[in-house]
Amino acid sequence: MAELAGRVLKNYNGYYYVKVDGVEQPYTCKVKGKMKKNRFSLATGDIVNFEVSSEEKSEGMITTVLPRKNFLLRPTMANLDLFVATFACAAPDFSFILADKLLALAELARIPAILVLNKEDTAPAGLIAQVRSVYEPIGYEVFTLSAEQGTGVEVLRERLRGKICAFGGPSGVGKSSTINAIDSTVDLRTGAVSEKIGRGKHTTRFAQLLPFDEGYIADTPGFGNLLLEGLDEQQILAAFREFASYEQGCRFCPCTHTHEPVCGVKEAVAAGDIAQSRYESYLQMLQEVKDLQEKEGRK
Ligand SMILES: Nc1nc2c(ncn2[C@@H]2O[C@H](COP(=O)(O)OP(=O)(O)OP(=O)(O)O)[C@@H](O)[C@H]2O)c(=O)[nH]1
Ligand SMILES: [Mg+2]
Ligand SMILES: [Zn+2]
Repeated sequence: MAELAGRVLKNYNGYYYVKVDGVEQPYTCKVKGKMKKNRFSLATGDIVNFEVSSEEKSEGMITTVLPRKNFLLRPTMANLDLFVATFACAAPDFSFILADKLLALAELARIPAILVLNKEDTAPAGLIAQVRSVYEPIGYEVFTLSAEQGTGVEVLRERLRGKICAFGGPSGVGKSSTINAIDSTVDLRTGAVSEKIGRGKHTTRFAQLLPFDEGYIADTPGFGNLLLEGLDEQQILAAFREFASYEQGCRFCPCTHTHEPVCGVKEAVAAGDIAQSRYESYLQMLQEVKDLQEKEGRK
């Protein structure tokens, strides 16, 4: 039986769709019983070995998952070159805390991330400049566009070329719309945002990688809120990349940059060198992690 290697494009209806380089049609695969006996984890983006059970019907049985370059839990993806944290300028409104949470998860997974602001046609005055002023100085590229009107699409398309990238962000911000605008050969389903509450309706239901110019773009389901389950305070601190260079000013080591006197990070916030919104996100995330741990402890 021929054994091939390929990349998992999606997990849908109990089948893994596995793409082999140079073969147009993805193989629909199940997981071999032997692999099921041992606990296994299989995500969109994984590279797998599989036995071809029918060449005619493009079917196979997955035998092994190869070691991952990286792994992101939310959205669940393996082996990414770039994470595209996507938000809207309005409807739903931009949220600094959600942006910081999403960027933190990519940072902890060691996946380079960029920030995309869609719906620039509806941006409130000053918002784009404000977002840029928070994220660009700490090394996050910010791209703005309108998937609907076609502005900014070309620049983003160039940035994604040849990479394996995944779009992630709240429901309704226009992830699927943006991918449709970037690649005219795809036609992903998009859905209106609820007028009453300004939230998306979870139109995209599963993550899938779409071949794009030697690389792949992944569309993923939007989220409502992002829970920080399984993270500890140390990780939250490590996720704020700009804090490290001010820690030499902290009297205590380690310093949580909360209640401690003489703290380089707090001084940098007061001086405007660390964005107030980032520090507030840090405090909120720290509290969330503590609350979650307490809940766990009580169980
Ligand atoms: N004004 C405006 N509306 C847009 C733009 N891009 C997308 N939309 C609208 O935003 C809504 C949501 O778009 P989707 O692409 O379905 O959003 P999504 O992020 O994929 O949402 P989920 O799949 O639920 O996570 C749709 O009604 C789009 O028409 C834009 O640039 N400007
Ligand atoms: Mg979608
Ligand atoms: Zn400190």
